[in-house]
Formats: sequence, structure tokens, C-alpha cells
Amino acid sequence: MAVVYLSLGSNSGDKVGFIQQAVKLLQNCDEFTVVRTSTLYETEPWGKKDQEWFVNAVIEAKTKFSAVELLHHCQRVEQSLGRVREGVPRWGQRTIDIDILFYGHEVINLPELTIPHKYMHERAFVLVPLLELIPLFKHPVLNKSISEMHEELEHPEDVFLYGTISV
Ligand code: A4P
Ligand code: MG
Repeated sequence: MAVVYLSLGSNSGDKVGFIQQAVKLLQNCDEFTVVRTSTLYETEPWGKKDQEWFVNAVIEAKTKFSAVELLHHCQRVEQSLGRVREGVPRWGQRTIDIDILFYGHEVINLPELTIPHKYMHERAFVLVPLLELIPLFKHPVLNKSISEMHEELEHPEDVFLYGTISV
């Protein structure tokens, strides 16, 4: 069993509904159990600014999946919620995006999978919800806690409390 942290984001349609459905679908199997969820946040787009605001959350889960199996599990859930990748620019609009932030303390560098997630330390929409769950957890490559990474954000995008996940 590995303890993992996933980032969920949506900026199209019923954003909160997509996040709640994603949480349900993710744990609709024996290999993945949600342990805790952060609250939901309304967040300014990071990266590509000229698009709708996002709703974001982070979940803590236990899984029997390997890291690559977990990526494929997340991608299946994205697909079943109607995520279209073709023709949409990088960092562009999406019904649901599920990123793996941490897989235990492992460091993974594969062509299709980088863990810890390569931009997580630059993103308030990831660090603020993570602060609720694991403020003292240390990034295994940067060797900094979530609190430290949050304090060091230079130009954090706006992040507002939005509500709680109910599944
Ligand atoms: N991939 C590599 N590592 C990982 C990982 N740790 N978790 C690969 C998930 N996927 C990982 O992702 C592209 C490829 O990344 C995948 O095929 C996978 O093999 P994608 O989801 O197809 O494309 P993307 O999401 O458009 O690109 P990318 O670079 O993953 O973007 P991000 O990092 O997901 O960022 N602003 C706010 N406020 N809130 C957001 O949620 N999200 C993004 C997307 C940008 N701005 C945002 C938000
Ligand atoms: Mg992604």
C-alpha cells in the first residue's frame, strides 16, 4: 500500500460536480481508497491566464496500484468524465484534470510520469489545499516542507475557499 496525493481540477461546466464524480470514480475499485479530502478552492488560472477560473482540491488516498497503474487509473477516470485532450492547448480548458503529486516518498522520472509533479512547488492551487492535509510533509527532491514551499511562492495565483467535497 502506498499513500498518495492527487490534485483534482476543473474549469468547465459543473466544476464541483466533476470533482465530486472524479472522487467517486477513483475509489470505485478495490485498489484505491480515499482517506481525506481538502476543501474545494476557486482558483485563478496558473500558466495560461485567458481561461475560466478553476475549482481545485487535493485528496489523500491509499492504493495498491503501482505509480504507472495509478496514472492509467486517473486517465481512465478523466476519460469517463469527458476530458478531451486533442485540440485543446496545453494548460487549457478541461472538465477534469487529475495529477499525481506524491506517491509515498518516491521519486519517479519516466517519459510518461514525473513524481513529485514537476510544477507542484510553483502552484498555490496545489500547495494551499496540501497545507490543510500535510503541512510538514517534505518534498523528496527539493527537501522542503509544503509550508516552506508555500511561503516561498513568488507570485501566487489567487486561491479562495469555495466549499467542501461531498461524496
Ligand atoms: N504526466 C507526467 N507526470 C504526471 C503526474 N505526476 N501526474 C504526464 C499526471 N500526469 C503526469 O498531462 C500531460 C501528460 O503528463 C500526461 O499524458 C501524463 O503522462 P495532461 O493531463 O494530458 O495535459 P495537461 O494537464 O494539459 O498538461 P500538464 O502539463 O499535465 O498540465 P498540468 O500540470 O496538469 O496543469 N490553474 C489552476 N488554477 N488550476 C488548475 O488545476 N491546471 C493546469 C494544468 C494549468 N493551470 C491550472 C490548473
Ligand atoms: Mg494533467
